[in-house]
Amino acid sequence: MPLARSMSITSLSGLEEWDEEFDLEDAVLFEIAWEVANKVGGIYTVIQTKARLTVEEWGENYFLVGPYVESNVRTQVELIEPTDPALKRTIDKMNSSGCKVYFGRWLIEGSPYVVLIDVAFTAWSLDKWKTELWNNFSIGVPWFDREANDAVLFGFLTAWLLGEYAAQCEDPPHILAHFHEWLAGLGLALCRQRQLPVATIFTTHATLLGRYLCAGSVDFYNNLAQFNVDKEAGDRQIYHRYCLERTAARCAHVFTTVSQITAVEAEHLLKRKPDIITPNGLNVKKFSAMHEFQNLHAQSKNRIQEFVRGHFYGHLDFNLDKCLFLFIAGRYEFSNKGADIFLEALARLNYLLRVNHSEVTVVAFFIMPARTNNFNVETLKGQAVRKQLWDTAHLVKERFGKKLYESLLIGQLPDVSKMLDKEDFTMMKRAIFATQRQCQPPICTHNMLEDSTDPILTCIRRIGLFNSSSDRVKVIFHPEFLSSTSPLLPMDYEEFVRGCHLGVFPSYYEPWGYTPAECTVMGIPSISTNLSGFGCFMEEHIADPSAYGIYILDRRYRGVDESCNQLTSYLFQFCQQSRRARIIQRNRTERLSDLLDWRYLGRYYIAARHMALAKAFPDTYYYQPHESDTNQGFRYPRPASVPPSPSLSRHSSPHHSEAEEDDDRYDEDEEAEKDRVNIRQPLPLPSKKGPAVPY
Ligand code: G6P
Ligand code: 1S3
Repeated sequence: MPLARSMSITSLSGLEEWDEEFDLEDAVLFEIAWEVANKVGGIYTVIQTKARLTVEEWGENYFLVGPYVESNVRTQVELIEPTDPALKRTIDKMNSSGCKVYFGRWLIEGSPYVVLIDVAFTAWSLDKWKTELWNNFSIGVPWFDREANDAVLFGFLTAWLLGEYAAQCEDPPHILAHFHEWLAGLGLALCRQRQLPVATIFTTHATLLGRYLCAGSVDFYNNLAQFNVDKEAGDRQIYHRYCLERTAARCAHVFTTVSQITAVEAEHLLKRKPDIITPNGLNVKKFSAMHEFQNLHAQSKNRIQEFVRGHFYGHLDFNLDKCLFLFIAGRYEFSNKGADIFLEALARLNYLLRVNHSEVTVVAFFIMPARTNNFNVETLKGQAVRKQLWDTAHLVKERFGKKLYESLLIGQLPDVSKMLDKEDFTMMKRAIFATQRQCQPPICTHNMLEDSTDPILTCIRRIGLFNSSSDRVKVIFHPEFLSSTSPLLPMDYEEFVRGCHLGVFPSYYEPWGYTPAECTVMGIPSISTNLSGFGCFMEEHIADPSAYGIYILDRRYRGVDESCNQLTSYLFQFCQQSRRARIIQRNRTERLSDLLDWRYLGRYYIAARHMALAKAFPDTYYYQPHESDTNQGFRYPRPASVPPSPSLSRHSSPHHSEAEEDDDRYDEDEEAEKDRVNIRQPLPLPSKKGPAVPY
């Protein structure tokens, strides 16, 4: 028995209430993506974090469809018998016709049902289906493109599943199928070509051509309207993929993308304007204690400091208490993700900190996976040396304590000169000798397979940031995603982000950008750009983003060198902030998290679904945009406690004392209260044309 599936999104810290009554009693939702229970990139995060809210809305009638990958299923999925009788008949029928389709619960928040299809098992149909694809759509997929072959198999199998399901239902429900990204798009095109009774949505999270063009040396955004798309796709040998993507976008009842900037890109490259923007949200964790996220920052920072102590052993000539941790993380696309200008800006920052005799040291982490053959010896040795120093200190402390205790037992104050004996000194000297090092602390934590051509390392060699003593900016390249089981830096990504001071994501191509959004909900300031979906979204909704710790770099109207100067100046300003200013800024950043919560942003997905149902089944559903759709002007106001001049908004006075720096709680609450009163205003509701984010 399905649950009542109309939902009410209630007010969250001042965000407007949105009651949506849309009778979904007879509707079933399938959400189809290659990244269902299969982590490849950002789409996994979209689906995984959104699941709880979608399950709340659709209950038993929500099914995610993805590929069967044994290693993922073993760790993330509980296989069970299909709950819906029609779906059980569908799966049984497919399995008796030479397919392998599994049903289970994905063990994430919301525990959604998943239908997982083993595409390799049906590879015997590939040639037949490719012929059909050619005959019906004139799309030819070359044999050597493995990913595209998977897309063909996955597409035909999902269309088979949906068609069979429609046939198996005695009283056909209204089927809604939401397809994500080109890899899943063929299923949508086949649903339309076979005229299945299915309402379809296609969401693109980036365009293929956009990603490829930006990775080259093309002035992308100023030439969007000029590209000869077929030729460009052909030149890059992705014409068949591009055709699959464009077909899905063109065939969908509703076409959506994640940001306004990608909507414009899609309009030019895929030749269809998205019907609605569906920005990406997150599952925001709220702590009962208001300052809990600040405590977590301090705890995680301590762990990063420990790592840094080991990494820089023998060269620890900087004050860790005045050390700021910056990081960039994500898919290793050197220029698309802005690693190129981040490095250049770090070199300029290094110069500025040196000439200004700053006491601040910056450690910049690059967390981007590349091909390696494990950790390098020097890096592992650093942690071993640190551990040895720690053990020695503890041993000496124990021996010292024992002598002290024995002296007190006989009623005597100890003779301090005899508390440490020769053996203690020998042990300590040996430990200190072990910290001698002939080389600089390493840049890279791993042995890179393509060391000489790696873009980050090549750039570091050119700009000369070699972690030398005189450098105020140190660089650590960790070419592997973080894991709490790592012998080197045993932290998971979330812990690591919490311990850093600033995330730096100066992307050139970034349809949305989860990394700065994740920073925001954890109360960590970040730098993004006005070419990223996230940056544009925040710029639109916040009057003074930098006061909230959301720095938005202009990469749209400035040249590379100018953007780089702007980034350098953001970094330098950040380095000049006092501890207290950083704490206040983190509080403000964290206050924006409601804006990025699926409980708020999920409404755009709801609107897209209603729109698709109304288009496909006009006799049953009617979609009406909300009255407040025209209310496009809302912005989070500038925090009340920020003085009018930006230069005064930061406490960077040289007279600022250490004691005052550590006074991190005193008037912070008063300041927070002022701001809170100010931001209790409603945000706009989704519009049929998409949220209020002008391009
Ligand atoms: C949090 C902790 C404070 C700590 C501060 C350090 O706010 O609650 O106890 O002093 O972090 O901030 P910083 O920006 O210097 O890492
Ligand atoms: C894409 O992943 P990417 O890092 O290749 O999809 C993400 C989820 O929508 C998005 O956040 C990101 O900008 C895109 O680029």
